[in-house]
Amino acid sequence: MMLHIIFILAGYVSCSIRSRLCWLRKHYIFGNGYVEKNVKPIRVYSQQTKRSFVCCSSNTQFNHFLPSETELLNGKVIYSVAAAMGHNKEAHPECNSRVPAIIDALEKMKLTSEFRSMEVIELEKFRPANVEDIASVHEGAYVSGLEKAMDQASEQGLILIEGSGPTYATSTTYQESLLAAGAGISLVDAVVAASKIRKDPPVGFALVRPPGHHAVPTGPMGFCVFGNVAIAARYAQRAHGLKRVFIIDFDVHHGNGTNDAFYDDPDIYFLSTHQDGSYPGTGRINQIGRGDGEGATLNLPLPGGSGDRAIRDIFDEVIAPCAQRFKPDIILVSAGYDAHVLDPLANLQFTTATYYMLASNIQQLARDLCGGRCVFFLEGGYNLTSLSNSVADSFRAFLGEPSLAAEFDNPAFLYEEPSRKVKEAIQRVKHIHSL
Ligand SMILES: *[C@@H]1O[C@H](CO)[C@@H](O)[C@H](O)[C@H]1NC(C)=O
Ligand SMILES: CC(=O)N[C@H]1CO[C@H](CO)[C@@H](O)[C@@H]1O
Ligand SMILES: [Zn+2]
Repeated sequence: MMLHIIFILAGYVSCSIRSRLCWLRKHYIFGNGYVEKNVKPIRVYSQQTKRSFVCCSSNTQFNHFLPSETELLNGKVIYSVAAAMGHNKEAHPECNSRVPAIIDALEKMKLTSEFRSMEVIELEKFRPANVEDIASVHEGAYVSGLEKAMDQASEQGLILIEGSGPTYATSTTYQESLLAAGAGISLVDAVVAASKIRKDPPVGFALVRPPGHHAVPTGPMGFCVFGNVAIAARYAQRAHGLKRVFIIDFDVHHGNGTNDAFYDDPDIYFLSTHQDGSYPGTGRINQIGRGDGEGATLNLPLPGGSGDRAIRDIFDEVIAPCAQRFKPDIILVSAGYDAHVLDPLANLQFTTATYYMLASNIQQLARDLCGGRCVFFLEGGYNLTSLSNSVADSFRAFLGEPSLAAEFDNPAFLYEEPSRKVKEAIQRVKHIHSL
């Protein structure tokens, strides 16, 4: 029951992203709100904006924070922000400056709703994920043990659930993780609503943390608390009758949590490219699903050094044909930016231009196959500069504007790709999946 109270009191959030001050206040309120009784709607005004407020409501089922019809008709990209400012640990790469760095870059390049009032929409209000959302992916012990785990987390700075890896935590981690999952769910609502009135709806982008793709059904893992993408996939099925969900995970690490959540499900296709041998070591090429879900999981581990050339070929030869054959109702993307050549956590050689290509091609794929319904979710990406430039160039792709990658990518950082090994891997995966 305590859990329900937490979910309810987490309440609704609306907060202009331009205001750091507002973030801090939001953090403060959310960090403490759940212990208070009789929480009333709270309005917080920041110095920069009068639109910012935080309010709490006991009705967590209500989720009609849709953009206006004009916005739905004109938008090209719609984003939501859950920066998790209270979820932070000194010197940890998954730090609370990641989302602000992205917002700063978007603002500098005039790519936010403030500068592009019609084309770029910020979904400012959304509800946090609720128990039903979490329980659609995560299992009993994790969900019912949250209360205990949360107490421990505040004391020890770690979430420990038996059978899954520990993840660092602060007193605000749970509320902020619920917001991250909710930010994605609400984008699914918005994109679906837009797809009912036009053929080329805006692409959704959840600028959220903590990330989600390592969180396994039984618990948190590898910087991830809840499976944001997996929860949105189940929500798309449940709330919108979008039965067939195609998930593309181009984070440099294997999305083992998403993999596990849908391993025997034929209706949710999980396709992951990742660096061979990187954390957590799962995602072998022969892990293809199980039972009814056999063939609906595709894992393609890439040799270290693989880059732009490799992933372009993979898009054409593997990702597109796979999606075409699957016939999805919606495409969700675990968008990790840690395969960038400058990322400190891995050794692939993606560039800003690579991420522009992926954004543009996936948007087109969604238009061709599923009424344009497509939502990106931020996963990894730990070099703040390459992360934010790559997300900004993805926005440009969604807007149909030319890439600015040439300004950011320095060919001097690149070395020769292991093209023979990449070709072999592509041939092998095509053979295994009869592509
Ligand atoms: C991050 O990328 C920038 C250039 O985009 C580079 O100058 C810097 O060294 C990189 N930082 C790390 C930690 O790799
Ligand atoms: C696909 C795979 O190997 N998944 C693993 C992910 O991590 C959990 C927790 O360690 C394992 O139980 C899964 O088998
Ligand atoms: Zn990653």
